[in-house]
Amino acid sequence: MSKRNPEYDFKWCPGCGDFGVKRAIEGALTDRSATLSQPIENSVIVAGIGCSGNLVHLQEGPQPFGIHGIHGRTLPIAYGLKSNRPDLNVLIVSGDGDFLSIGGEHIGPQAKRNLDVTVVVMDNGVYGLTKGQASPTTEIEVVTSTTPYGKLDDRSRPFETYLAAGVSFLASTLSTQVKAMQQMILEAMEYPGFSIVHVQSPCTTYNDTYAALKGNEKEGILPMAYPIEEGHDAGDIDAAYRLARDSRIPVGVIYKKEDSIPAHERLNLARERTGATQKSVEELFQTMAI
Ligand SMILES: Cc1ncc(C[n+]2csc(CCOP(=O)(O)OP(=O)(O)O)c2C)c(N)n1
Ligand code: SF4
Ligand SMILES: [Mg+2]
Repeated sequence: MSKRNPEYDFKWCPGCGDFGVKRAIEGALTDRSATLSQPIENSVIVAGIGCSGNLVHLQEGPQPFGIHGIHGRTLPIAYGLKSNRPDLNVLIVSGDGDFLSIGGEHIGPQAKRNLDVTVVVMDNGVYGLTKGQASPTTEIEVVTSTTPYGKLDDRSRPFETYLAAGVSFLASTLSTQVKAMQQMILEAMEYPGFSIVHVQSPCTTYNDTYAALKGNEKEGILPMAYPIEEGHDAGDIDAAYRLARDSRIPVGVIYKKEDSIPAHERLNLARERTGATQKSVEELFQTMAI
C-alpha cells in the first residue's frame, strides 16, 4: 500500500530491508530523470514475485512505469521490452529466490548478450513472501519449513555466479546505506550493459541478519559486511573474483568491465557491418516454407 496506490493491499513488516531499497530506487530514478531532462515514464520497473517484487507497487513520488510479471521471469520480460524499446531505462527488482533460484537460468544468456538493464537483487537469504522457506542464499544446516533436517545444499555464492555468467557491472551494498545505494544504482543505470546491484536486505520476520552484518566490536564479532578498499581496481576481473570469493561480504563496486558494448549496439553494429536488413514476418515465414 502506498499513497499513490492505496488499493494494493500489501505491507512490508516493520524494519524490512526493502524499505531502504525502495527509497534508494525512488531517489535514483528521480535524479536520473532530472539530470537527463527525461520524463520518469522513460524508466520501467520490472518486478519479480516476492516481498521484494512488491516494491513496484509501493513507489512514492513520481511514478515510473511498472510491470509485475511472473516468478523468476524478470529477465525474459525485460529482454522483450528492450528488444523493441532500447531507449527505455529498464530496472529489474527481484529477490534472492526469484533471481537466483527459479530465475537463475536466465542470468547467463542475458549476461552474454549484455542486455542493457540494471537488476537490483534484494537478498534476505530466505523466501520471505511464502513465509520463510530456504532460498539459494540460506546458509547450510539452517532449519526452515522446507529444510526440517537443516539445509543440505551448500549456500550459493551470487557474486561468483554473476562474474562467471559474464555480468559486466557488479556492485554490492546494504539496505541501510540508502544514499550510497542510490549513487550505485545511478551508476549502474548509466552503465551501458548488464549491471547488477546486489543488496543485503534483511528479513526481520524470518531471517534477521542486521546484527551479523554490522558485527559487534565490543564482543570481538567481525561485521559480515566490510567496505571494499579504495585501491581496488574494478576493471580487473581477477581482483573482482578475489572479492567475490571472500567469505565475508565486500561492499562497493566489485566489477566494472571496460569497453562494454550492450546488446542493442551489437545488433546495430552487425547490421552496419553486414548490410543485412530486417526481414518482415511474412518473409521469415517464407524461409521456413517447405
Ligand atoms: C511459479 C511459481 N512458483 C512458486 C511461487 C511461490 N512463490 C512466490 S514468491 C516465492 C519466493 C520469493 O522469494 P524471494 O524471491 O527471495 O523474495 P522475498 O519474498 O524474499 O523478497 C515463491 C516460492 C510462485 N508465485 N510462482
Ligand atoms: S516477510 Fe521478511 S521480506 Fe517479507 S516484508 Fe516481512 S520482513 Fe520483509
Ligand atoms: Mg528472499
